Amino acid sequence: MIGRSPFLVPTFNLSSKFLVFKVELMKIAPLNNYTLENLKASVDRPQYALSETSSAIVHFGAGNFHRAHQAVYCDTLLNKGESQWGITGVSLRSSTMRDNLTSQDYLYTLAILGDETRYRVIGAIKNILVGPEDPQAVVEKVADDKTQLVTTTITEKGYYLSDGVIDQSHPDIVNDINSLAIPVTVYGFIAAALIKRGKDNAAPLTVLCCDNMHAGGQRLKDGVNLLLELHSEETLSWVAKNVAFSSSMVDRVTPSTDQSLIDVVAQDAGLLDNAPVSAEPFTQWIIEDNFAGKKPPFEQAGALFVSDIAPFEKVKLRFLNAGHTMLSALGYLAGDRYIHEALQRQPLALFTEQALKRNVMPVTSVPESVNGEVYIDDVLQRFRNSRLPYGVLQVGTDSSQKIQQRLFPSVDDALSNSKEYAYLAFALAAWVCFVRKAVINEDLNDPLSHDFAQCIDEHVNNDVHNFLKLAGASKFNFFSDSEFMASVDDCYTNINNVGAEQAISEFLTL
Ligand code: CS2
Repeated sequence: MIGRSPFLVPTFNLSSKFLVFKVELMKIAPLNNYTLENLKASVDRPQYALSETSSAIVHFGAGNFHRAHQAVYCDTLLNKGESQWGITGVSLRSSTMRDNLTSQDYLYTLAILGDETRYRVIGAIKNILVGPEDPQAVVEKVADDKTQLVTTTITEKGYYLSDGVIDQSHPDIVNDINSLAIPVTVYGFIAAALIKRGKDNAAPLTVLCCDNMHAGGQRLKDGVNLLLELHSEETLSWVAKNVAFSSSMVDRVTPSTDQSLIDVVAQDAGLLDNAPVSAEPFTQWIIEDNFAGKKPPFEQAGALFVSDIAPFEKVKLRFLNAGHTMLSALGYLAGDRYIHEALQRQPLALFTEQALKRNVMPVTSVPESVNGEVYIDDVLQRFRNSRLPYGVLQVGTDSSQKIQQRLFPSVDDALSNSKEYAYLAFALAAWVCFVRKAVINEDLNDPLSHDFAQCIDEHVNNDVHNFLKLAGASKFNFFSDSEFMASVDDCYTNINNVGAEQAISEFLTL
């Protein structure tokens, strides 16, 4: 079959002083069902017949994180013969992932980059539907009696929260409030499908949040119920009996894919993959044991089911994600591109570690099985992985939504309990400086970018108040605590006067 067998053609660049071996990527055969057997022997691959698996899971948000995390757990189950736990992905906006993956039969390569490099081709995704192209296909797939589990990685902004509640004035939410004929939001798609499932009295279903969200399952439930109350009150009682809304804590650092990853994977794996994904070796998935439909045996793939998910969510958001957010702001201000580079600066590394250990840890209860100090040390060690460059601007994306979960609750707890908040005041000031600089440099990728740009003031000091308010701070106590806000202002002034790194050094010696 033409183009179905891999062939590498070495060429020699004679213009250079040395003969440079250059692999012509264009001549490497593409990855797909037929070429799979031609992968290099060192690459792990599906141990099951792709045609014999089905998808009892519908996943909203089939992006890189999902492909490096949940899809890998599913792939492991498929390897163990659990053939129904393949995935139908749903993209709520762009068709890019579907377009990249269709020609390769939804196969893709996971590059695990740690002390050593491992490659694994994942076959768990069976199909990707694009919501705006064919909304009914999405509704039907979720409504399908064979669908047992709906999962989400739609990022914070996919929940449309404003000051912690669903923003009913957002045009997407307004669309779904007006009619579910062509849903736009995750809530709309699930609600429309549940109406159908209820009418058909179909099998019970679990809706599981896999985002970095506190109580994500409850938020999904709130959004879906809001729409059901308006469009189909009679479905509510069926849902109460037959649908579980559950939360989970997900963890694996997964950068966005660039051309250099595509090139290196093609060379090392021997097949051209247009959409590989890289990740660190570490992976963790802790799932609230609250299922209505059939429960996939994810424990066989290394996940953990627990009855109380909240403490696990807290630890992840307040230590790992908060640490990321601090380093992203400080690293950006110091001129770094990647998180591991920010950590190479001694003051930044020390600041982040101390902020988490001195201000966050004392007000954050951790599950019995977790040692807070060890957890923080391990997280910072993972962030130091220079084999896996993770962009400060990737973490800075949507930071107005992230900071509400990652930092604000710890600040309130510190104010009311330990009274140790100096690091957190500095961290908020650094975030404000980050937003200002990124807006000015046109680097900010945030749903509120426009609003931040609008309220940038000649009076630099007004930014603290204005930016924090835009990010939802007014619903937290610290925002009206004049002593705390004065210390944020002081830190902000100093960062502006002497630069982030110097300001930290001064802060640390106080
Ligand atoms: C990061 C997370 O980009 C970000 O905001 O903090 O995506 C982080 O890498 C993951 O939560 C790790 O599990």
